[in-house]
Formats: sequence, structure tokens, C-alpha cells
Amino acid sequence: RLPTLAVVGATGAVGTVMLDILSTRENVWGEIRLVASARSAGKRLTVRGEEVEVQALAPEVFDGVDVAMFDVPDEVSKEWAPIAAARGAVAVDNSGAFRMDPDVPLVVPEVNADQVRNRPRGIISNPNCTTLSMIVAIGALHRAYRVTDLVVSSYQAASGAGQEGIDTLHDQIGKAAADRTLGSRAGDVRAAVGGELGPFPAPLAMNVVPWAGSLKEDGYSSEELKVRNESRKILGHPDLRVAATCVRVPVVTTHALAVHATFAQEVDAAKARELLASAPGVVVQDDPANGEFPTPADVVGTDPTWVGRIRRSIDDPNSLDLFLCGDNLRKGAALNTAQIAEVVAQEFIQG
Ligand code: 2RA
Repeated sequence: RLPTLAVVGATGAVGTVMLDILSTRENVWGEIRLVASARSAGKRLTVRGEEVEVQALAPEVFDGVDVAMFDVPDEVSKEWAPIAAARGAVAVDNSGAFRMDPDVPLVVPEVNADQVRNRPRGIISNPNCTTLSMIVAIGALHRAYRVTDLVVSSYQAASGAGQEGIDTLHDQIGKAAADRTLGSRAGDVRAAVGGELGPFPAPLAMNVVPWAGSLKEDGYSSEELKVRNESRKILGHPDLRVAATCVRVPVVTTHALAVHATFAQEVDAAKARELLASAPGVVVQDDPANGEFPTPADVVGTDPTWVGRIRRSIDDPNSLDLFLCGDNLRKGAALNTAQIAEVVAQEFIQG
């Protein structure tokens, strides 16, 4: 039978992308129920070409639901995913609430789909968008060469900080672009944008900001620790050494990452290119002589992880240098959640 799906957070930024994804992927669902806060209840949204009325989040909305996706803040997931699971649904959670819980698998179907069944709490977690923008490609290389170290620098889009991040960037760009005196003030964009920093600790227009998330131990940001801890869990590699620096850049959507990856054996750039080209969910765009490499402007709105600038490190034959891009709202959030849910759906379809 086709399982029943609930989409919790259907009216949010990721929820909106989710409805689009559910409308365009092969349909594996019977009923799709849309759920949001009481404020949005009664709204009508289109999914699979049909209008569906949004229901207010309450325990009863999970009755008869087989799979419940959560695209909501951590504290909402923390409270409601266990309620959905107690009512018999498998909860697929896109928040940070359960990612490092040892009883909750952290799944990227191209890398560790087998972990989906390992869910004693009835909850499966979706990784953070920054990890997701690189891990499908790194997973493919790990299978062939066994990765030992990752040095990661991220170039993260404003939409990672939600609609407020997008709006702030647009407002700041408008102000900064209108102020042609910037040059004479040696690029002092702060004077042009004023105090309206939105969710960012410094101006983002015409600037880069080495910060995302909150301050954690030893000066690392929460975002940097997510890249480390989630990569270890997804790859099943607790000894993986990861050094991450996460940086926000004035891009609306699509995270990019420069990665220096070291492996347990010697690597070959041409072979790595072939391996990545044949990996599911990865596209190689790597012809710098002709100006071919992925950029957020080209990658936005697409599903795969794009990889370019693939080089064997000059100073270490066991290392590769890569540049990766992934749409942080699609594979980075809604798409991966939908893919996990589809793996679970097969349990109902195949009986
Ligand atoms: C960011 N990774 O880009 C976060 C969003 N979850 O800020």
C-alpha cells in the first residue's frame, strides 16, 4: 500500500521547497497531510497539483500517518517528533535536535541508506546543509580510498540563516550598491548598510563573515562542529580528523566548500574525477582551461552535489583538493529529507 505522509512545517522556507519536490519526484505517497503552527492552519497549499488545507500541529494529526517529516526549529522537533513516533509514524527530522543522538541514525541515502532501519526511537535525522553539500562526494571518495583527514572552508549562502538572512542580504546590497562613495572609503560597507545586520554579526553585502551558528568549545562555531561530528557519524568513521572554518558569503542560495581531503592511500586526480562522475548524486564540472567549474549561480535549483577543481595535492600524493557546491535548500534540506522518507516508504510499499 502507499503510505500516508505528514509534512510538518509545510509553510516555511524548507517546507515550500519540500512541496515542490514532492510534486516533481516519482510519487510514493497515498495521502499527504500538511501541518503547520496554528497561525498557518486553514491556509490552502498545492502539492502534487492538488490543493490541501493546512492543519494545526496537534497529536491527532499523526493518527494514521506512516511517515512524518519535520521542517521546523529544533525546539519544535524536540517536542513533536517523539509524539509522532509514539503515534506510530516514522519521524524524519530536518532539525538539529536529534542528529548526534546515538539512537537516531543520521542518513544520506547515497552514503548510508542501510542506517534507515536502525531507528530504535522511530526517528531518523537529516544532516545540516553544510555537511550535506559535500558528504555525497566525500562518501564516494571514502569508499574507494578511505579518508583520514578533511580540511574544510565553507562559503555559505544567506538563506542558510532563513528568510531573514535572504531579506537582510537583499536590503544591504540595495544600500551598498546605491553608495558609490564606498570606493573612496576603502570599501567601508558598514557605513553604507548602517546597523541593520539581521542574523549576521557583520555586514554581508560586499563582505565575507567568518561565522555561522553559535560559539562552542575552543573557539569553534556550532556550524564547524556540525561539519566535523556529522561527517564522522554519516561515514561511520569516529576517528576522522576534521578541521572546518565556516564563512558566510553574499550569495542567496547554494553553499560552496573548498575541501582538502587526505586518504589512507595514494590518489590519482583523473581516477578520482571518474569515480565522482559515476557516483549517484554527484556531477563533475572540471575543465578550468575552458572556465568550467561549479559556482552557486549555476548550481542553485539543482539536486546533485557539483564538484570541480579536482587536483592531487602538490605536496602530498595521498591528498586531493576539491571545490564543491550544493543547493542548501534542496539537497541541503528538503531533498535529502524526501529521499530518506522515500527509503522508509518502500517498507510499506513492499510490505
Ligand atoms: C546555515 N547550516 O547555513 C545553517 C542552516 N542550517 O546557517
